[in-house]
Amino acid sequence: MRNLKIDGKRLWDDIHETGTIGGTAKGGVRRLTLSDEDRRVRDWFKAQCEALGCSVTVDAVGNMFALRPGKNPNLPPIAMGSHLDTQPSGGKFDGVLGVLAGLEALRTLHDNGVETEAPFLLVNWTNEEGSRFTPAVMGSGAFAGALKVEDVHAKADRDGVTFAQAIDAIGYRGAAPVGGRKLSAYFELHIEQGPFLEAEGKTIGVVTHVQGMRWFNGVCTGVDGHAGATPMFKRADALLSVARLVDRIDKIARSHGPTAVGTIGELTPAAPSINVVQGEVRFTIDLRDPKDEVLEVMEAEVRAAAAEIAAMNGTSFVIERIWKAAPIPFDADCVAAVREAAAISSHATRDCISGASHDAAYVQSVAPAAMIFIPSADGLSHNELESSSFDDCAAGAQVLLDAALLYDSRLAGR
Ligand code: HGY
Ligand code: MN
Ligand code: MN
Repeated sequence: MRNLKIDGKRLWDDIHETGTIGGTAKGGVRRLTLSDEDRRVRDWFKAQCEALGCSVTVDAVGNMFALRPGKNPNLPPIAMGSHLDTQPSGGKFDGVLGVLAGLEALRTLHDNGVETEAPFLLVNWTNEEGSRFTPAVMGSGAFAGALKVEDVHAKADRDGVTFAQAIDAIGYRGAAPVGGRKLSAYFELHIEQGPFLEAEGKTIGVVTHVQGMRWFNGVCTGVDGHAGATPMFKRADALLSVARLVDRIDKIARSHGPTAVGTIGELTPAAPSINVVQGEVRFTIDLRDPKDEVLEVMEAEVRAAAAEIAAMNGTSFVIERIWKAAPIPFDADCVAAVREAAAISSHATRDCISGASHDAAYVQSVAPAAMIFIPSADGLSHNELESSSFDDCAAGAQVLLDAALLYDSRLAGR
């Protein structure tokens, strides 16, 4: 395998250039899926790939595929990718790093006139974050056949705008069919979004699994009341009930050991007012653990806690599960390629189970896949202060390129 070196400065400049598209005052990025900011960064991405001679296709849910031909057109491509959409108060690196590192890998091949055995494919997956339209990893989920295209198109955001309306508004409903596209392998570079690599002084995370996760929409119903005239004994306070459930979910997650997590990320009174006892509150629940059987127990405990709280407070809960993703182990050969690639650059590594969902998890259900992590400063992500270092971004991009080339040389029988 030739000793090809990525250009860390070019990658770093791209990260900061794209960070201005939807950039926030605090140095973060707000680039919701299918927003005008998303359109702008998609246009930028398409132009960069076409400048390299890649052909760019877009499928009916907006997934973007940049293809670089290889020697053997009969081989399914080796893919790299991630996502360009962000959380409402997200950072410059979540998802973006994986797409831009893949772009840097293609540029390095192009600059050195390297012809790979298999074609190489760079992917920008639509709506990985699942913040505007739930669930998360929507584009890769549709690609893997886990979500129906018509269901994706019908999803509506909080303002009632459907996915179909939003994607048409930015002109990214592509003509290509969704899924059914064979891949030889898929590699995704991503920031860890947690504290462990930094705490242990490791540069590269060799991601062996993505943990399981379950999302819920909840509604708690009580009785609207006058904050002044309604005695405490007479109340059916929905906000109090949800507040108690928040505390119980925290306790349930902590009771299942260091890997289980439970979060209420949205809590929306129907008619917020300083002097009204709230009669209806909508909320969301996010439960995760590497073991599905633990998630099963956690879900049952959350439902039991809600029933107990409702009985005590004279309120009622409806909790609907809207997403269930099983824990995913990555392909052993792809993980081995990541491990070997990290060794080429002599990086200290740590095996990781991803706490966050990633497009690679759905891709693994249709093609061999693996992921590479680099450290997140202070373990921060989904936070405007999210950051990773120049050296770690460059290290991750080098490992991404080397892992893909190692896999390519295997396919060539070298
Ligand atoms: O929720 C997640 O783990 C991802 O950031 N969408
Ligand atoms: Mn991400
Ligand atoms: Mn994210």
